[in-house]
Amino acid sequence: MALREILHYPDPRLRVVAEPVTEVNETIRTIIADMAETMYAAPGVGLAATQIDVHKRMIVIDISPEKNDLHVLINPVIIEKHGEISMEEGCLSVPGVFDEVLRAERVRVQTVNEQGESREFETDGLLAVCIQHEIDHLEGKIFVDYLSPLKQRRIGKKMLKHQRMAL
Ligand code: K1U
Ligand code: ZN
Repeated sequence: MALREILHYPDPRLRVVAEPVTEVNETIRTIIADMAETMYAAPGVGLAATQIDVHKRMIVIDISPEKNDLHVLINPVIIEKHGEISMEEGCLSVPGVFDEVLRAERVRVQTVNEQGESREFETDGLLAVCIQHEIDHLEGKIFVDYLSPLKQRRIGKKMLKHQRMAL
């Protein structure tokens, strides 16, 4: 397993639309293991392959306080959405920025697991929000896109300042 570098907003590679995974093999399982290690180390509760510059439709999520309930979603698709929930979101690609985003409260998801098996499940609350946030990454969308143009400009400036300080 290996820690991967997480891309930071406004890196244009975060805007690439990910391709479907055609075969779940050892290469895919190695990338997923690296994603989980990178998410836990960050620390975060989710990570999309896009964030480590791998443009395949894969996400990992673990919202458990004990960090022992890893969800691996390959080619995830939301097939039903119900209700609305506004939650404060963060993003490992936009460090230090947190803001409210309105999303579906409950989702039904069709996905493939690490063994290559198709699965379908329904979930709500934080897990539903995380799934929507991570699937957005696979579409090249970042949570700041939901914020006002003024907030987006402020965040852009803040991120560029951080980048300059890191050089
Ligand atoms: O996609 C990402 O960048 C991961 C992101 C997921 C997420 C968090 C909150 C709402 C929606 C999606 C994060 O993990 S941000 C960091 C975070 O939430 C966290 C960090 C440490 C402990 C607990 C939470
Ligand atoms: Zn994110």
